[in-house]
Amino acid sequence: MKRRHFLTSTSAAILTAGVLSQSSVRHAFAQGQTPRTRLAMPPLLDTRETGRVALTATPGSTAFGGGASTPTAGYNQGYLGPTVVMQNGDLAAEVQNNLDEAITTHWHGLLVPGEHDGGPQQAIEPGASWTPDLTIAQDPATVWYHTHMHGRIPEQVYFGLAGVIHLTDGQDDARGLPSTYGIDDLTLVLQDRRFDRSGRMIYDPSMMDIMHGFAGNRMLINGQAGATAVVPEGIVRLRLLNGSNARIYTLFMDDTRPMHLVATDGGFLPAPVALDALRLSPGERAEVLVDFSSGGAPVLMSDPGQAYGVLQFATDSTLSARITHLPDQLDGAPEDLSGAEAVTRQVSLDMGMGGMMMGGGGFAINGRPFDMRRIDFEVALGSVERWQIRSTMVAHPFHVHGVRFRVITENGGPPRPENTGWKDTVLVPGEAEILARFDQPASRETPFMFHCHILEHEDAGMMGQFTVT
Ligand SMILES: [Cu+2]
Repeated sequence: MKRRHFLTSTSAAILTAGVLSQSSVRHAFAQGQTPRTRLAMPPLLDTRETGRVALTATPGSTAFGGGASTPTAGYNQGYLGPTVVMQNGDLAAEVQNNLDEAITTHWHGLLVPGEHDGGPQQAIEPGASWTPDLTIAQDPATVWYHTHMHGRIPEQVYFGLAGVIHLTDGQDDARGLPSTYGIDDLTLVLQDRRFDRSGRMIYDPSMMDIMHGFAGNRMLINGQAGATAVVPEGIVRLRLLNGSNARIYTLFMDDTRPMHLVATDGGFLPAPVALDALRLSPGERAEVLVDFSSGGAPVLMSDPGQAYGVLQFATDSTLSARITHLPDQLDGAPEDLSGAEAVTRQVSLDMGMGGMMMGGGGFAINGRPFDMRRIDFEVALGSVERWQIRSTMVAHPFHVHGVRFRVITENGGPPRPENTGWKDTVLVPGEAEILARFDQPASRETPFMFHCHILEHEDAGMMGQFTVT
């Protein structure tokens, strides 16, 4: 397809500037260089005992990979935020804003009412705080939090306002899944960022960058450049979050060892699914198991054909390999919602000349650019709806707040393996149909959003809002 080729070649051209290449990794190891810095996990913030979570948006200054310092922002630290461990039940949250601009904090993947969802209507002004009541009742999943401040979201996320949430039920031992944080259970926030020659991180989107989404020339994992993930010689769980503004990854291991998909955005699959490659678009999460029992130093790569390195691994035989075989079964049970739908809606993700003539750069949904004063859909609480989504110009990652959904078709056929579980974000290459049951309420004052998760597209108008009553 012509438009896909255009997108691919543009991405590849940008990438040649400095993302780790496969050959450079091999070269470094061939020369016996000492291992690079060990990849660190975000600090853990476990809410299970306290029932509270306090996040403070904080200014920072970060020297990525030893380069020049960049003014950044994070939650409770200078870039990104802690990994917040949550369980079902009541959680009292407080988000304090110590930045000099307004932010919001959206719980991407948590199923909570619109008034606690952290959308653009819930701005936290400088010096102010926001105290949503989170009543969590859903399956275990890896979800995340990030600012959703309309007009500022691409910059605010880019410079650090995001973090990961582990929603757990404490049953991973029974599932036979690795769960030792930072040892055999790694949280990996994948972000490409653009650096100038001094090593300073920059965000200066051109019109073309807005059209394609802003892409970087270097990979950061958990905010670190050039670090190596050290793992035991056993089964290791990778919780992958695409926290990039726009880049779509097609991940694979350079030595072709499979990745066994165990969870998607909204929870576990019924059983692991072996994948040679895993596609992950902005906003999506995937949990995979990788077998490191044979040792070695494989590289997690992206984009077969135009391959570049994402993360170097190294094995350490002194680390405890607690899990040594793959589980046969998991207890994920993605519900089949087909046939239950009451309403079918069309969602056209618009960009380009058609929308351009309407002003605002052409980014819109169903021909209308985002307007915080307009409710696009009114959904009945508890109902199931079928949404038929269509991408124009490029493949857009589509996210819906307040629900988890099933992907029914992709371009008329069955969904990719990555999209067979519970999802809240899905890449729509041409067309996709989803089914969702809307169980969380949202008022006109604090509606839910649906939008492209390429942050430049979303902020330019590819977003709508709906009530659930
Ligand atoms: Cu888009």
